Amino acid sequence: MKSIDHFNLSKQSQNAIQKIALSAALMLLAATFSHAASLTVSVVDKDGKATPDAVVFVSTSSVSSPKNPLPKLATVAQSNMQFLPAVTVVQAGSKITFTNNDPWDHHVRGSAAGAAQFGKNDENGFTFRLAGKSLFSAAKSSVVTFDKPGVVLLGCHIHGSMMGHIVVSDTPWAAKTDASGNAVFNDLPEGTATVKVWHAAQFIDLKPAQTTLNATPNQLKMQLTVTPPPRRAPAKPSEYDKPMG
Ligand SMILES: [Cu+2]
Repeated sequence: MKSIDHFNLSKQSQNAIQKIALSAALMLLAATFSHAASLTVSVVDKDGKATPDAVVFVSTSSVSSPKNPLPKLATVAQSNMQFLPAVTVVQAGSKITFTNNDPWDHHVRGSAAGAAQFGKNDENGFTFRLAGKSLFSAAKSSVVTFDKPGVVLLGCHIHGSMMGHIVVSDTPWAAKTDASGNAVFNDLPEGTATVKVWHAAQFIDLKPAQTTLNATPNQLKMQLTVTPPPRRAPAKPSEYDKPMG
């Protein structure tokens, strides 16, 4: 009997210790997750108009990673003489599938965007041709791996109006602005952060903004020094562009 009493007592104290340990763990967990900050960056153009398809990068002072990381796989279609989406944001090492949905051929030419595209030695450059889709065959695709952070300009040798961008982010915190010009980050760590904005029409880099993120929702407005031209409406190729036969 005595040994059973002893056993019961010991079991109770074990339970008490477990409870303390559990509540301590929960407190630690709460402390870890309560320090997430939200940030909405509104990008406007020179005239104050909301600007979609800008990319916002946030560098944080403390090391952390988003709950929803940037994709490592993405698809860029060539449809109606456009690269869709026009801007794709991925992390380094991502594989992007290019698919030609048009009934005529397209090139996919990739080169470093910005001033570097005028350089002769373009390590990131690539080019290939995708045959047009016919009634009897599936759309042609090709996969490219993007290892280096940076911005890659997409073009087509046949159709000069076709333009797109692949943005390979060097920070896990990057997002494209939506139709309202907003990029929203929900689980940034509190503390100081540096915010950068990229836009295809913004040739001179915007000055990064320094901000301090706290528990209340944080707002930041970033203004381009240019007015991006409206995106060209899907065009029909001329007879010359169409494959023969
Ligand atoms: Cu083309």
